[in-house]
Amino acid sequence: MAKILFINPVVREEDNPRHVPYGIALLASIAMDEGHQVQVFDQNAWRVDSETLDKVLKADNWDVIGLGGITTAYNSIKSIVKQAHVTRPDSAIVLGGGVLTSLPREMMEFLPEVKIGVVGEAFRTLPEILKMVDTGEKNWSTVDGIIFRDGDKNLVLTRQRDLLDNLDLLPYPAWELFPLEEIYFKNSQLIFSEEGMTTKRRLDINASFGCSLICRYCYHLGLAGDMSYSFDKNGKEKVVFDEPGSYTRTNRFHSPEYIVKMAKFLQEKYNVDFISFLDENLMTMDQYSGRTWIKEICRLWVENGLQPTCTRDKIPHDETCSGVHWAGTSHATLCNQEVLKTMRNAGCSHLIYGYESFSPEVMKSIGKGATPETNIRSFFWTLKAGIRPIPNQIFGIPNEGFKAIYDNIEAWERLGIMVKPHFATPYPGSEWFTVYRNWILEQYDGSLENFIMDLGDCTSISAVISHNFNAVELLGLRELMVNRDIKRIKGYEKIWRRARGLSKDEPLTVYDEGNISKKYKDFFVKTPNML
Ligand code: B12
Ligand code: SF4
Repeated sequence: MAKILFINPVVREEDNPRHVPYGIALLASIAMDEGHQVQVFDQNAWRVDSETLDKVLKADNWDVIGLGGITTAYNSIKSIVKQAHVTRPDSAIVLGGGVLTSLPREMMEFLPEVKIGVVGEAFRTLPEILKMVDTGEKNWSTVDGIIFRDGDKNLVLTRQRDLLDNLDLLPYPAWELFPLEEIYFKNSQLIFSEEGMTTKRRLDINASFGCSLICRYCYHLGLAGDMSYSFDKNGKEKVVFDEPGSYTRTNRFHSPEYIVKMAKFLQEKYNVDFISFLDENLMTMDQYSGRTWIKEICRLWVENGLQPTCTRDKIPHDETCSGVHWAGTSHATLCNQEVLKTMRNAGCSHLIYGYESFSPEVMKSIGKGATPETNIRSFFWTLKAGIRPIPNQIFGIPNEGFKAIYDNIEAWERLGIMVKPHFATPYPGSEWFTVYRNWILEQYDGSLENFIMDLGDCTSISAVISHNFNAVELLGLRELMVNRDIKRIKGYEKIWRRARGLSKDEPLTVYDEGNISKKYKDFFVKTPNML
């Protein structure tokens, strides 16, 4: 059987490692079930130097070295791939995950050391690769869902891999291969709620794939029916995601029985006191299920004794509480008071909301299906249910102008919340990336790789896609917004209008229905260094 070493690259270097990489843990489990010899090195958890990594690479004759992760793990992936190729030239390097899926051809070109790229879902693709390695077969074009180099070093994209129909066929992730006691349980805390902050043993579950909405900045990793294959102008097959006017989805979820059984298993085997649901959006999935899914999960959670004693007995949470608290993601328009109450009763402690903006014009443009009113309504409903709402905001959305800034500050005041918005970031795979690709490249002297290497948290600026503000303005305005310094923002608005020749009665955005207004285009042509 094949001998595979999975390496989990470093992600969010500035923070402690907090999440067992769910995809890799699942793939490791599947590979073991198929009889392969599996080892994991969690570089994100251990963060060792290159000499130590070399020892890991030399520890065995790996047939396959498998890596994967999100796009922001690219820097770490690149350095590990280069080192692995030098240290273990005979091992086949296989790369998968969101980083490869969003840009398969480009990634294979940036990383010539990678032998096979796995595009999209790998649950069936990786076992097929391992089987080929095991039997010594080389006809890679028979494996769906990969990209590889043929004898002439041309990249070949094989047929698109179908998504797994029944998620309940998946084994549980191989948590036992990761440093739970040494690293992950020590970093269990999540600062979003009291129960999240006091948890001592947290693990994550991904209960569904997909989301029916079409937020322009979102990327579903090719796991949500969001990916299709088409041809570029040279007749070469390429992978495409959400594009203006063209959206596809396949939503899938585990049965409530499977989810609660897994949660029970985590409680019994690892004594977890908290579970974070990684799902893109629990509430949109509930809506997709016809409003049955969350209710049934909650019912079974209680029936199986997972309900925390503090919610059961309606007393404040403290260290004597037993049971399993949990958290996930919600949606402003799709939540309702009944479901929130049911969730709280089963132990839900916080819900993350992508409120993005409190400006009606901005909300209309982003494809979220929410409005400032539903944002505010959901915030109070969630609080009323006893769950902490965690609002996320984005600043620098293409059509966002001064009016949106004032709308946001006013809403923060009304809600009594402190917010530091993320910067709008066009991650590969998102519609923003597809629409603004050329503009993004201009900002990185034409180098896509440099842009990718610059991507991290959206707490810092990378490519600007605002039609109204440049990077300096975005940084400064955000600072003034956070400090609620309306006077200075209004002062700057006058300067901004003067520079663009806009009278005080003209609209506060120069972006109109997807077109950069002529006035603004001329302005940018004259002042390209503003970017
Ligand atoms: C956990 C998580 C994180 C973790 C890191 C996870 C990790 N270890 O890599 C943390 C909290 C650090 C994180 C951060 C961010 N994240 Co995040 N995160 C997730 C989340 C919630 C779960 C990921 C997951 O486990 N999915 C389930 C598993 C099964 O899927 P998977 O890992 O992709 O694995 C499958 C395939 O991709 C593939 N695969 C994966 N690895 C490998 C390896 C090999 C060898 C092979 C063959 C295949 C393969 O096979 C698997 C099975 O099909 C997803 C949402 C989601 N539900 O997917 C968002 C998501 C991945 N994150 C996202 C974003 C935008 C971010 C942030 C930028 C957010 C922010 N505002 O800061 C930051 C980046 C921070 C930084 N500085 O780098 C986006 C997409 C990012 C992207 N372009 O790749 C997602 C999709 C959320 C969304 N819908 O917008 N994130
Ligand atoms: S609601 Fe969330 S998961 Fe769904 S498309 Fe929007 S950002 Fe993505």
